[in-house]
Amino acid sequence: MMKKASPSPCGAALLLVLWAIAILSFAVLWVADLVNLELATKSAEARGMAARQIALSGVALGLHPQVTREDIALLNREVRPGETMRVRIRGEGARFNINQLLAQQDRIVLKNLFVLWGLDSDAADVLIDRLTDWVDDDIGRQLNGAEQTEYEAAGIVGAPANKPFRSVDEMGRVLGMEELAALKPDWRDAFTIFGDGKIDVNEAESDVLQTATGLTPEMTADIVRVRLGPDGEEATEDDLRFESVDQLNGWLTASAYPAGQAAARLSTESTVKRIDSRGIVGDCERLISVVAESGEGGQGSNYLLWEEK
Ligand SMILES: [Ca+2]
Ligand SMILES: [Ca+2]
Repeated sequence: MMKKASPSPCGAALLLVLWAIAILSFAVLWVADLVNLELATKSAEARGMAARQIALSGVALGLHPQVTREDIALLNREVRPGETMRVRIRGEGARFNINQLLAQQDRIVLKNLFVLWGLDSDAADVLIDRLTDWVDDDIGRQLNGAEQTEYEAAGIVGAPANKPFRSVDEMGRVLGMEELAALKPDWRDAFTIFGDGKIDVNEAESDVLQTATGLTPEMTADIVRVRLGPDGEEATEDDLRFESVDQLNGWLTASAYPAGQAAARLSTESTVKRIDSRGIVGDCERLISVVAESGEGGQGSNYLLWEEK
């Protein structure tokens, strides 16, 4: 009688060993992946920390009283291979102080700026009324403004603040600002809540300069061209600085504003400066923005704003 073949114990053991090896291999690969991921995360963290350190050094450099925006080689350089510092020093007078504009009811400047950015004239008037209502007490209600009733109707509680803006971001909470933001996403760059409220003709971008002076875009471009010097680049040795607002008189006689009004808004230096310091390590970038004013007698700096991104 033939005996029925039974599975060989050796074959079964071999199969088991092969399975064990396969499972083990998968496990090893899985652990290796996990370790790689952790290493990658850690080195991204380390890169971020190194980038922040570089940005911090840049802030210290930018605040140093003897360092100026023309020190390009010092402020923009490779610290170590693959590690870069980029520091930009600007006078805060490049921006409109929104609280001062509203307190002085300098509507013409705000209106021209909003219209220049693409808002129609009526919408600009409404937005200025709403900005005014945000900062004033509720007694002097604006014609097209928005006080608590209008904000509540829009489902917004706790608005308006009825006091001066505490940040430029807060302006974004005013009803209608979203319409302006759609036309001019970087509207924040034209505003500040710091400084003496004068526009620094050595610092302002052309849209701010144009609306502060009431000059044509061509004339404003002329002023910027003179400022940049023959190389046409900002913050280089050939830059020309206006030492007095009188040096702009030739242009200002053509201002669309009443005589003297434009000059009264201008200055040739900023009491407050803004430092944007970037540390870049590989694909990691950290930006620290600081607004500071010099302490008494040039001693130290008073920080007005410290933002990190
Ligand atoms: Ca109000
Ligand atoms: Ca230049």
